[in-house]
Amino acid sequence: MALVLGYWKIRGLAQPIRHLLAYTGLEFEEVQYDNPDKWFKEDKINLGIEFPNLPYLIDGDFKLTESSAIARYIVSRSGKTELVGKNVEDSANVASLIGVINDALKDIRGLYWNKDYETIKAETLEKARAKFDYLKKFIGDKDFAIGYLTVVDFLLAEHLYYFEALYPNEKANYPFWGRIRHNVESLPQVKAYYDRPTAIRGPFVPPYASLQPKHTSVKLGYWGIRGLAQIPRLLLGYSGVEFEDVLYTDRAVWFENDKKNLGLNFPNIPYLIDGDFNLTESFAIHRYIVRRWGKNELLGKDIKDNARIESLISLFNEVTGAVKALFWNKDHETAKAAVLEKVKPKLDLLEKSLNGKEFALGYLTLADFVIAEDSNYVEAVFP
Ligand SMILES: N[C@@H](CCC(=O)N[C@@H](CS)C(=O)NCC(=O)O)C(=O)O
Repeated sequence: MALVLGYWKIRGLAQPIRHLLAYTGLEFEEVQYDNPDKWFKEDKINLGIEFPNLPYLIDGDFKLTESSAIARYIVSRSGKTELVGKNVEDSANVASLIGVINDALKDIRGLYWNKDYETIKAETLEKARAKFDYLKKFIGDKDFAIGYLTVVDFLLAEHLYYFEALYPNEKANYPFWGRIRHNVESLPQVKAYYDRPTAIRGPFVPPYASLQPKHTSVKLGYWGIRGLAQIPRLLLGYSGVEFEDVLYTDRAVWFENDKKNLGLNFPNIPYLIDGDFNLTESFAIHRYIVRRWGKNELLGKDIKDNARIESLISLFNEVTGAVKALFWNKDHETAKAAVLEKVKPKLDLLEKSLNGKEFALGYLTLADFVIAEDSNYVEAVFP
């Protein structure tokens, strides 16, 4: 008989449990409450649950509440006991990490129900900061918190949405977190949960919460540097697109794992994943972002401006291509002069054409994003 998971029709405390159920392969159904009366006035009273609450899990005659107990029960019931640690020490570490994570996130999650969250969010983070730093040190470059997949990772994966909605700039300080969420969400069984017609994608919290985290199906993957990803990042930001900035700091995570497993048509980084669609080649990514998210003017107001933009970008790429090559050249000091001689006439032409203009075409276009970012390389070599 299928297990039954009951919870509000939101992600909330149930999402890591949904993912865990899907991962273990246990058959389960969901009761998703969107009518409080159905829960408070009917099922809470009539289901015969000893400590009635949401989420609950029903397994035949056995009824259980408390999300952490439910997660442990699912692990035992599925026989995949390595999910709570393969040995005594690992199980202890799993329990310890769950405590640390819950402590670190307790007050931060509380902000979602606080109208004044803006005024106290900085001090709330600083109070929890030491715990995030311990986690960062403990997890290091590992793919999963203790080195292999456990319930801790399901919890971390979900908690990141709450954290990043409040502290978008902090995510970069904790690369382990995005990596773990990515690894959890890339598990085929977790992905398969979203093939269910009843799968809950959002919201995270009830509509009356003060703040709503967002789920993003847009991911940009690249090394944890600016490189070829910076222009796509800037374009996504400018277009107001919520996206996950997947930052690879460990070569193996990309080469041994994601490059093989993400299902990219032409595996490379940067990649852009937009739901079922995936794309590589940074030039194609630039143009896709512009066309997909509606800021079409970035590619020119008409066909002629579009051609001017492409021409400018191409010319500028000839300059930066030669300059960027110096970064990989051991003899760059001696090679510099020849490169400058080659690119100087082109830079002079660009200077003449763009001189005094705020933007290359007089209004913001893709050419400005390219020039703004790639000028950094030219400036670094020829200050
Ligand atoms: N400690 C419990 C907390 C459960 C809880 O607070 N549930 C909230 C939703 S997140 C609820 O609406 N419960 C319904 C009720 O109180 O009957 C757990 O981890 O499961």
